[in-house]
Amino acid sequence: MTKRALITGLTGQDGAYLAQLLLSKGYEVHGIVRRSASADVVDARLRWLGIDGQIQVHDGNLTDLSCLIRILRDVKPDEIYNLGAQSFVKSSWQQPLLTGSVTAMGAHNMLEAVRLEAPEARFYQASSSEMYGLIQESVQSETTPFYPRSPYAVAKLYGHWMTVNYRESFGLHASSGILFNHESPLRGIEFVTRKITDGVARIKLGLQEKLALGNLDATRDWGHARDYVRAMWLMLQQEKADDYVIATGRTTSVRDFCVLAFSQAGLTMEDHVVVDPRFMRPAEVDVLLGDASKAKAKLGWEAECTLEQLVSEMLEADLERIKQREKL
Ligand code: NAP
Ligand code: F7E
Repeated sequence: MTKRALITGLTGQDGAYLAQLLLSKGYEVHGIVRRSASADVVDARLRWLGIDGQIQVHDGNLTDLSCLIRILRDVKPDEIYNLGAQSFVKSSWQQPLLTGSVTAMGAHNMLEAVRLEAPEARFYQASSSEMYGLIQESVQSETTPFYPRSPYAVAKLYGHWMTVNYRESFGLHASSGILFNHESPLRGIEFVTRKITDGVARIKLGLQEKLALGNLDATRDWGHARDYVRAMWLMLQQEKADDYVIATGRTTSVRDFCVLAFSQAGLTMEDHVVVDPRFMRPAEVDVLLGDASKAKAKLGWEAECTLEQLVSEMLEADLERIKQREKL
């Protein structure tokens, strides 16, 4: 029988890759998309992957419980992936309450809608390594205590614990993936990796001279989104719901990411990068490094894409995109 999946955050990076994965597995894929005045560009990522038109789209918003209930009633999904969020950490200090409404209460609204309308469905919550924040252990696993450092991270922690609570209280098959940073050519341009590969591509093509960044010393455990959505799916195929860290086990500074991207383009970072305090944060997460050994043991999951391959794929895509846009 054809399985039916519902994705919130369909138009984001992970939503697009997850939809592609589920379609390739024969799923009927539904997604919730919020109304936008720029409706012609909201499906840009789905178009990039060539899967627009293959997904049944539902007009909705995570802040509106009534629409979530109605959508679940109509779709009757077997699997639900809650990827929708205000996901940009820096914006969460500028829009803390909006971040709470969407990222924390939005997850709770989804859980409540599932409890009421689809209690037999399997539920995935997109938790985040940002919850570790001011790290309490040098390598973070499922047992590491959390210490969130931004309104975004606090909101994610709420969604995370609600997922655990609904599993324990109501017996929902609700799993939480504590995913470390994952990137791709479909990453939003405001995030540092994409900002770097886009900047390097512009510099390479002679369209820009300098790239302004914030804290170059922060380090992140960066993987490829395509690998990470596979982990989401694997979590919902398990008989028992659980929480898993998904990470590569390698951490790299923003500076070294720059070195890699500039050198792949035959350029030198020192000639182009300038530090601009506007991109610093009120509270920083200095280091993140994940231990995904539980995911390896129980899900058989491991990251396949290396950082070098990731940078190369992102840079190639940005060069191509800019050449097309600028008609170079
Ligand atoms: P993303 O590209 O920022 O996508 C976020 C999605 O949420 C978009 O589709 C966005 O829609 C949607 N959204 C925002 N507000 C909404 C609302 N009020 N109602 C319904 N949908 C709403 O994020 P991503 O990188 O794909 O990440 C997916 C999820 O994983 C997020 O929850 C994120 O916080 C979490 N996460 C990401 C990472 C990572 O490294 N990428 C790591 C850990 C956890 P629009 O297109 O209309 O804006
Ligand atoms: O920052 C530093 C910045 O914005 C990474 C989200 O997907 O992953 C993401 O959150 C680091 C930080 O991602 C710039 O200070 C330096 O230390 O790419 P980012 P993030 O904050 O780690 C987690 C796991 C999520 O869950 C989130 O949803 O890079 N940095 N200079 C900069 N960051 C940005 N954005 N721009 C700069 O110019």
